[in-house]
Formats: sequence, C-alpha cells, structure tokens
Amino acid sequence: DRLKKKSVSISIDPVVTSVSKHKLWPEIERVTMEQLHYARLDVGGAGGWQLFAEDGDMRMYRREEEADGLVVDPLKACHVVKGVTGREVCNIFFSPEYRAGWEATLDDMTVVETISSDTLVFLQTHKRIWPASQRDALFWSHRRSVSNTDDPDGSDLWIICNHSTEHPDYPANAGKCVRVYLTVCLVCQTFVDPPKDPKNIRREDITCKITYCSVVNPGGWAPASVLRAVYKREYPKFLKRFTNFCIEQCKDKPIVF
Ligand code: 16C
Repeated sequence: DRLKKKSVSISIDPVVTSVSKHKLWPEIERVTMEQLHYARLDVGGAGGWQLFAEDGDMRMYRREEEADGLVVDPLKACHVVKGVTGREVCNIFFSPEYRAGWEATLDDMTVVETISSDTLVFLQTHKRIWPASQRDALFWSHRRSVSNTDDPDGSDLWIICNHSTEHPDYPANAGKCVRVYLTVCLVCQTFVDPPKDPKNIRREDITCKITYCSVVNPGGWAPASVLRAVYKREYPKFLKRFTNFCIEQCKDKPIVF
C-alpha cells in the first residue's frame, strides 16, 4: 500500500504541479468552484431573475443591477443543444483557435500567458459601441471537468470560467481602450438518450445542457440605455451563434466524451 501511494505521488503531471504553484491558482480554484455553484442554482424563486429572451430551448434571464452608477446586470442563460457533448462545447469556448469563428464582438485576441494547457490568460479588444470608448478585457480562462455524483442520468460536468485579472505588461486604460471587468462561466453536461453502449452512440442520441452566466462591469462611462439595448441584442446572438458554430464544427467528427 505504501508503494502504491508513492507511485501515485510521482506520477503527477508536471504541468499540474506547476499550475498549482502559480500565484493566480488559489483565485482560479476559488472563483471556478464559486461560479459552478452559482450556475447550478435555479433561476426561479427569490433570485429575482427576469426572463428577457426566449428562442426554442434557449432562455435568458437578467437582474438589473448597478455598481457606482454603471450597469452591471448579471445574466444567466440556459440552452439545450443536440448532437454535441459538453466536453466538445467547452473545448470550443476555451480554445483560442476557434474564438474568431463565433465571438462576433471581437476585434483582436492575444494569449498573453499559458499557465497550463487548461488555463490561459487572454487580452481581447472588442468592437466599439458608439458613443462609448472601445473596450478591452484581460482575463484568465480555466477549463475543467467535475465529477457529478448527484445526477445518475448525466455525465460529468465541464466548466469554463473566465475572470478578469491584471498583468504588469498590459495595464488597464493605458491606450484608447477602457478595460471591462468580467466574470463568466459556461457549464455543460451531456445526456445520452436512449442509454447505449458507448461505442454505439450516435450524434443524434446526445444532448448537451448548457448554462452560461456573465457579469460584465463596463469599467467606465457608457449610457445605461445603450448598454441594456446592447445586452438584449448581443447575448442571444452570441449564444445562438456559438452553439450553431459548435454543431457545425463537430458534425462530421468522432464524438469526444
Ligand atoms: O463570454 C463570451 N465570450 C468570452 C470569450 O470572448 C469572454 C468574453 C467576454 C467579453 C465581455 C464583453 C466585453 C465588452 C464587449 C463590448 C461590446 C461590443 C458589442 C459590439 C456590438 C456591435 O467571456 C461571450 C460574450 C458575449 C458578449 C455579449 C455582449 C456583452 C455586452 C457587454 C457590454 C459591456 C460594456 C460595453 C461598454 C461600452
């Protein structure tokens, strides 16, 4: 038994060892697990969520909130997508190579640090909304799977958590952009119906349940009415475009569970 323990401790992936020593790691761990908990809470009841967009299986809720006079309305969305797994959807949301294919508000994206294969730091500039200044965002993005013992019908969960950070080489508000501050998470779970031997599962048997939560602080002045109008238009557009992109990307490829 002692020997067994020893072999476990020496087989730890060196990347995992180094990521857990990174100065951001305690924050990444904490925010990711908080966001997972928050995403799994129901939108009914005392949360005060109001439905603002609905299309097929997609539902989008928001709460009107302000911080220091700026609109920071939290958003929560649920969607059901057929033919893709949670792992595939999360992989597309996380991976830099797909971003330009679905992120319609993007002007530019750079990976400024690779903390691990599942943890990157992104600098993005977004399209300008007249009459406000252009915005940029600097955030870490973390991907992980979480075992899901409470739900015998579903598979493990996959989560991507994005959260604003700082970097000495990319100070906020130094150029023409105003920096936004964001906390975003995408949580996905795969269901197979009817249940089958894994090697016989086809894309039409799989369904992915998606929860997307977002809070974006605009970081500086932007008219509330313009912001809320942009929210109302851009979030449904994002979730439809993103999920259609996932279906297109995956359709002729082997299923990745
Ligand atoms: O979660 C999403 N994308 C991820 C990967 O890119 C990541 C990024 C979040 C970006 C958050 C918004 C940054 C400011 C956008 C400026 C809006 C441009 C609109 C242009 C319209 C012509 O987590 C998907 C994100 C979907 C974003 C929907 C739009 C959100 C509007 C938020 C408004 C923020 C303040 C803008 C102040 C002028």
